[in-house]
Amino acid sequence: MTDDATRTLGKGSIPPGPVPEGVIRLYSMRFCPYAHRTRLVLRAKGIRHEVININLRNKPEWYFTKHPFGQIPVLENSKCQLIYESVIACEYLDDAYPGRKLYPYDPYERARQKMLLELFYKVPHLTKECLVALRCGRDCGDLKLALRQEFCNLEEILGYQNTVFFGGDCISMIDYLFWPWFERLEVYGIADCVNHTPALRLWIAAMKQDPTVCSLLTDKNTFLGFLNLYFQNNPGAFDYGL
Ligand code: GSH
Repeated sequence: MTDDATRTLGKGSIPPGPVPEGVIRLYSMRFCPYAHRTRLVLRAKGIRHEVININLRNKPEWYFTKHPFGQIPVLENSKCQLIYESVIACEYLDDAYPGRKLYPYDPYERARQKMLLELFYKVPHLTKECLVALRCGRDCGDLKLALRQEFCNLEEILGYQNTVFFGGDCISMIDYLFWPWFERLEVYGIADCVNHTPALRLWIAAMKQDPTVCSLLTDKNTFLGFLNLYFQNNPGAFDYGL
């Protein structure tokens, strides 16, 4: 296991060496929701890993050899194989490592989780748009309305299934794939978007009891400090609080 809270590497940094045998490397950034997905899966499965945080406003030149557009998250294993796109990276970890399986074995249940993920696709974009609008002093009423609608759809699914989690009565992959955006509702200033979705609020409460989720919760003041600097285009944002 590792300390995820390390300072970022930026332009001019020395490229990291090969990944040691028995370890997987994650290129990450402490406040990124997509990387958060991957960190949740690494933790939930107890996979030995190291984290290299990337300064996304001042990307190292070498980082483009890891991802064609310089995005995070990226996994790198000791065979120099690179895996990017958060959902693909999470599935890779679940398949490649032993221990608790986060996706169900049952093909239908697995397909169902992937269908739920498709239904979720508007949420990351809408939450980010709300955040940007609020931070820029723009009206975000319509965006919040659209986000509430997405949450109502998720509420209906939980109600129809009559389960605490999206995959059933135990936490599973789909919950970890959704979680990062819900953890951010409060710091983004849009927590009221779940006011009318009680089952979703119960799900949030249940998620906050999960040891993996708890171990990766970000302190709210640190998150707000990051956002303040990020919206000032300050490249120091990514190291806020370290
Ligand atoms: N679809 C990608 C995934 O699921 O991994 C999205 C990843 C993504 O947008 N990451 C952001 C990023 O790398 C950070 S939160 N931004 C830097 C950039 O796009 O240049």
